[in-house]
Amino acid sequence: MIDLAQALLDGNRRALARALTLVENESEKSEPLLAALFPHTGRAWVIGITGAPGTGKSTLVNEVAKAYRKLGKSVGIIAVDPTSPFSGGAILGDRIRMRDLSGDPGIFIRSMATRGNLGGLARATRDAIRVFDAAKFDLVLVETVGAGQNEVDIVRAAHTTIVVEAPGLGDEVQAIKAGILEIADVLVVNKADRQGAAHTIHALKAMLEMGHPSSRAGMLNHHGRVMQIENGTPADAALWIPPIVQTIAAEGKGTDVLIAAVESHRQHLEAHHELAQIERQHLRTELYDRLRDSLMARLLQTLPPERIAGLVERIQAREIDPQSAVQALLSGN
Ligand SMILES: Nc1nc2c(ncn2[C@@H]2O[C@H](COP(=O)(O)OP(=O)(O)O)[C@@H](O)[C@H]2O)c(=O)[nH]1
Ligand SMILES: [Mg+2]
Repeated sequence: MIDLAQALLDGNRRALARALTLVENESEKSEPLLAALFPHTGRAWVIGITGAPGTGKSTLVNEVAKAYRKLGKSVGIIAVDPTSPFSGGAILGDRIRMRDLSGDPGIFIRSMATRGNLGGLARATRDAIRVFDAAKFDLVLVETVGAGQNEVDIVRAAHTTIVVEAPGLGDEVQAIKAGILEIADVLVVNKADRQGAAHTIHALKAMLEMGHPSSRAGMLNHHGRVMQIENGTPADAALWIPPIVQTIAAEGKGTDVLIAAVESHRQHLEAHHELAQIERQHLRTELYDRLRDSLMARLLQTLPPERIAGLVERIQAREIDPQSAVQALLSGN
């Protein structure tokens, strides 16, 4: 395992592929590997790209990767598909679409599908980001379908989160419905060649100006600066208002502006010394997640499935209530 870690740190692509597979399979072998890699992480800039299916995320990721390559940056791409196995076709499509990126040693693409639950996927994604980071990729792009809380959790490992909208998908602004607008650092209206793009931009602007669902823009209107935001951010932390960027990913248009927006977000975080705090927040969340998973796994090892099944029956028969059943399991009665 130490050999694999060393090979990966030395830039060996096969080692990278193998490490990603171990991580994706949540193999126990990945644990010593990740432990060996961890001291070499913390360098990559992680960009989450989320939004409704069909908004053009994969196409955009492709173009953003190409644009960063032109700047001489290496790019790791993780395409997360929580809806697999039903959308194996979509992943195949992504692979084909991303084919023009392959052959370039400065780019590495990995699609990940969930094997078990979404929690497992969030963990595998986090670990895969670390593998790319240790392999010295400058940027890691993570594409996820924005459909709710679980996807938001996946994006939580990112430094800059891009939420992608597109006109003509039935809903004016899909992210509002999915509740993912508040995590956006940069908003993209893709398919700007389509009718209705101006309308989508207008709707997004209105959302930002109303300060809804995030109160960030509203705070700007009232104070000019953020007085206080959650988790003890210093009172003088300047406000970041998500810029709205138009792109036509299918024609590679607008990606330079998008990259400039990502870079100014990064500079904003650096200038206001928010990076260390963001990392601490990510690590705290991760620690809780891992602790919960490990405690649960440890507990389940000691519980025969029949014991759980028996309790479910007793709960259904109204002989015991669910919380008392939990207490009984924990106290070993
Ligand atoms: N008209 C138009 N179509 C686009 C644009 N970007 C992507 N598409 C198309 O939209 C469809 C969905 O794109 P895809 O990248 O797979 O979306 P994803 O599901 O969000 O990853 C594909 O047929 C793309 O070719 C664009 O800027 N304009
Ligand atoms: Mg996609």
